Amino acid sequence: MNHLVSLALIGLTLVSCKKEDDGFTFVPARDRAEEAPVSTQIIEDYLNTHFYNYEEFQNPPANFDFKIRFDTIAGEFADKIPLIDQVNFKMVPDRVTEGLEYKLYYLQALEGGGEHPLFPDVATLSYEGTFLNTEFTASEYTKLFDSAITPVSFQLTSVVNGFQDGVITAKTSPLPAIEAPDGSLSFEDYGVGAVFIPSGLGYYVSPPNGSVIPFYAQLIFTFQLYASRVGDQDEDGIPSIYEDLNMNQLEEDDDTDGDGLPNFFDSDDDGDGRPTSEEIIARTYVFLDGEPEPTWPVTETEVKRLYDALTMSTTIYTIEYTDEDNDGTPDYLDADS
Ligand SMILES: [Ca+2]
Ligand SMILES: [Ca+2]
Ligand SMILES: [Ca+2]
Ligand SMILES: [Ca+2]
Repeated sequence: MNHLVSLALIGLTLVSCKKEDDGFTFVPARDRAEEAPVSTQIIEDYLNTHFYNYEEFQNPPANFDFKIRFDTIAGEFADKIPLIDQVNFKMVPDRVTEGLEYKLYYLQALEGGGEHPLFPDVATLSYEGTFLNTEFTASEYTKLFDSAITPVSFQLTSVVNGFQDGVITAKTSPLPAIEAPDGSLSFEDYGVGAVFIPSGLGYYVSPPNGSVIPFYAQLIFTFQLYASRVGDQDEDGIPSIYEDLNMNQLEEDDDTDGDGLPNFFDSDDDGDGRPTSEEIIARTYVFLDGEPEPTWPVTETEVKRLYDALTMSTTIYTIEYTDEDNDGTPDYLDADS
């Protein structure tokens, strides 16, 4: 079971409930803007008092699994470098409260030789998810709630926002997977990282059903990022990265027809009854190594290219955005065309 598949929390009116003597009373969810600095403080406390196995990454022992492990700076580990001195951060918007931003800390243990996934892509990775237990005893400061030891693939649009924002800071392997006789996959030169997620970019008051995660929990994910491919969540032929029309790196807030389904998840973006897939023209071009690159008319946009090392060929996918009534708005975004 993967909790990560739970859709990211998008809701303004969510409430938690507490049992009273004779029934339930509803408690409004805490104000997100007030909760944000609390989350940051809890995460920074953790980063100040913990370190990771950086020495193993610097000088890998035999059979090292290249996984991040954290421990407390104390006793024999008193002189370790704290995480706070080794992480980076970026500012990330809350998806619910406009104008609210979080400092999202992330760690890059191994860069990876490939490419960064884009935020709406499909990533192949293994990971461990823990939450910070603020009612901790030393041994239970963090609690594991989810993991995948063998590679799994996720739509990055379907995981909690902080994990989506964190994974794209890493790079994939530059090479295809190596398949063992038993069918298991292995990868080389992949990215290894971690992300420290404030509750507002995690589950906030909507932890997955049946999970042990409390409300307002900060999460830590460590991960190995192996591969990624272009995401097209609504399968309309337009990669989701191009459905971010306002180009703010968020897929949730572009909804041309205002039907509540964002374009990346709407098979009829303009709501005119004609599916988007029938209002664009998708073409593919294939050429071999050494052959000149094909050219195409200016009305077509390249959306994806794949290289196949086996056949030594490149496949380029393009889309022509037709505009039948010539009003400057392409048909798939034009309700009257
Ligand atoms: Ca699409
Ligand atoms: Ca957007
Ligand atoms: Ca829509
Ligand atoms: Ca349409």
